[in-house]
Amino acid sequence: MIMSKIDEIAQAVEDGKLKIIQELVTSALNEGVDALTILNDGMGAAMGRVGEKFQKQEIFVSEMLLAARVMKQGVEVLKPKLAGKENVSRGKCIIGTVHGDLHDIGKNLVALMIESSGFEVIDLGVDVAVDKFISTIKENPDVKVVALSCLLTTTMPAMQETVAAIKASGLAGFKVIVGGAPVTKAFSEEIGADGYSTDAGGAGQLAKELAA
Ligand code: B1M
Repeated sequence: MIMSKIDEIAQAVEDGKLKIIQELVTSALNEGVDALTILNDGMGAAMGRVGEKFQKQEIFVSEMLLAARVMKQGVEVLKPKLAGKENVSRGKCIIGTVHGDLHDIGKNLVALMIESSGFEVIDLGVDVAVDKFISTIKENPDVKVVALSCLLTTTMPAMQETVAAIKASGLAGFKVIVGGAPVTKAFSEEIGADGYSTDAGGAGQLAKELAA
């Protein structure tokens, strides 16, 4: 059976083929395959299957980590195609994955899309303590958007705690947006976030709308 480029890319992510992923992605782009298709139907779909295999205990955390490294390498090649830079200055966005949570591929894509919407992004990384968000907001009083990501149901309370602490701090002049696989619109409303998006492209759009 002849594999399509997308299948090859997905297979490379699933199999942890770090050395060949950038070549495969470059070759797919050269053949005219759309960057978003490579991201979502290729690498993103593969990550979904990796997660399922982990859940069924068919693979270990180490293999899940390797797949993540492969996807990150692939995303590096896609970045210039995914993000055209809007030639405007919309202010600052502080972004991070909430405390207890180490997942950052989705958060990094959200940061990329928000940056390409015209924001200066301050990326605090993963496992970000509530105090770190608060102190960074204080250091950047001109911040327009604070973006929180979480990937685990067990870190949803950390997201709730972070939003509550930001709101209780009395700091103002910005909007708080949330997202990540287990996060729903209903949850975002329940915890008092100002906005929610299911994906990175939507988050870029949302940040623009809220900061306008
Ligand atoms: Co983890 N992991 N993981 N993992 N991992 C999941 C999330 C899981 C669903 C796998 C599974 O069991 N099916 C499961 C969570 C179950 C649950 O809570 N319901 C899980 C688990 C259990 C764990 C550990 C607990 C495993 C263990 O140690 N026993 C552990 C936790 C560590 C911790 O965080 N404390 C763990 C660890 C890891 C690795 C470190 C090995 C690695 C992460 C490496 C890294 O990120 N640098 C990893 C990976 C790779 C995954 C899966 C396979 C892939 C995640 C990913 O990158 N997806 C994942 C399974 C899955 O997602 N199906 C899984 C691709 C990415 C593009 O999508 O991050 O969803 P995503 O981002 C999307 C949207 O969610 C959204 O936009 C993005 C793209 O458009 N989005 C936002 C994200 N943030 C947003 C913010 C926004 C808006 C949209 O606004 C601000």
